[in-house]
Amino acid sequence: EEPKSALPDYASWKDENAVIVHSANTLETRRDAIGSGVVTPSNHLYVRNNLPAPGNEIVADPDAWELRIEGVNTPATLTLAELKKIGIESVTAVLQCSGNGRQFFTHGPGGTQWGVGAAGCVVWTGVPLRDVVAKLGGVKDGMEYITGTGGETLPAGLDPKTIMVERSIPTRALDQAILAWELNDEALPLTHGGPLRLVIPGYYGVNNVKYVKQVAFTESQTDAKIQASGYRIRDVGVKGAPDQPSMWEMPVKSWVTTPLEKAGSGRNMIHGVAFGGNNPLDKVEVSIDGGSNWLEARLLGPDMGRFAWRPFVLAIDLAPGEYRIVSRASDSEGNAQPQERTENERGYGNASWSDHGLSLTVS
Ligand code: MSS
Repeated sequence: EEPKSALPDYASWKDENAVIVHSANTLETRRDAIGSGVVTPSNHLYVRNNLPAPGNEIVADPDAWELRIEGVNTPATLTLAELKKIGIESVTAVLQCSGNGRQFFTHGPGGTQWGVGAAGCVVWTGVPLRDVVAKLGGVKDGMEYITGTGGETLPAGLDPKTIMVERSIPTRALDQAILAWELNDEALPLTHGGPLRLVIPGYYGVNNVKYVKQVAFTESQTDAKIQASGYRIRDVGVKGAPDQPSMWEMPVKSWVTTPLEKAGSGRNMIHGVAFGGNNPLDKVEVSIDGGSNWLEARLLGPDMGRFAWRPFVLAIDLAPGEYRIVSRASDSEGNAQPQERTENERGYGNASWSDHGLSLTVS
């Protein structure tokens, strides 16, 4: 049993038995708390804040929240009440931190030592960004990025660019971007970015800007540090720079969730989750011998679309012994989850099937 640390105030409604408290700003879902359903319960969902969350007063009157929209032909400031009249859509999507799986890197990258649980699959409801843009006369010519700015109050005395949460993503994501005010059918809580969040299904967590106060279509990427040098893939020992790949679209990934560590002999149900990232999922295979032999798993639950994960199960008889259980997913484009992680300085984007396996003792 790992010792439990207290939940921070802004997330006191989380189920303390379902999460690992890494710090006041980082809560991870326990591997066995992901469950066998498609949707991760909100009170099990991981939390990652780069800055302390704003005060609860920002969700007191959600409809009054204001969003500035720039880089369109008719820039405007719209309240959430006004956005709600433009359109509405629900999308089920995986939310996953760029650093999920960092714990398995051996060069000791700094940052939260996430295992498998900086991820969840949730239902977002809001207005498609493209509908808002259409209402404002379309995107101005020559704009290549969607730049979202978080609504945190920045501590005084520091250069805002070094701490603000402002992310740019390519305008190709306009097809799928939504401005969400509901999470799993409830008003979006402050903890997950209420009253309004820019959600980019298929993209890593960091691009899903919480308490979004501005969305700007821009010619270039923001020079905020979190974009310019942060969240970039580079070799171990190399500093972050704007020409390195940014943590945008997620690749295909899966992992087993239960049984953990010990099981009884005979019939066992091996559970896990699999998703295609920015592409639809094709299939997932499970191996009980560390990857020598594979069996196709059965996908569970309804297919909630291209951006959602599918829980999977493999029913199998196990004799007493030691097993290494791993899973390997592939997407509709024929990309398979790799055996090994791509080594990189910050420990981002770990999709290795080998790293994400479980060792099981059956007696
Ligand atoms: N937003 C804002 N505003 N702030 C912050 O801090 N963070 C990021 C996103 N967004 C932030 C934001 C991150 S980094 C992540 S993951 C996410 O978010 C998380 O979410 P949740 O809801 O879970 O907490 Mo990594 O890639």
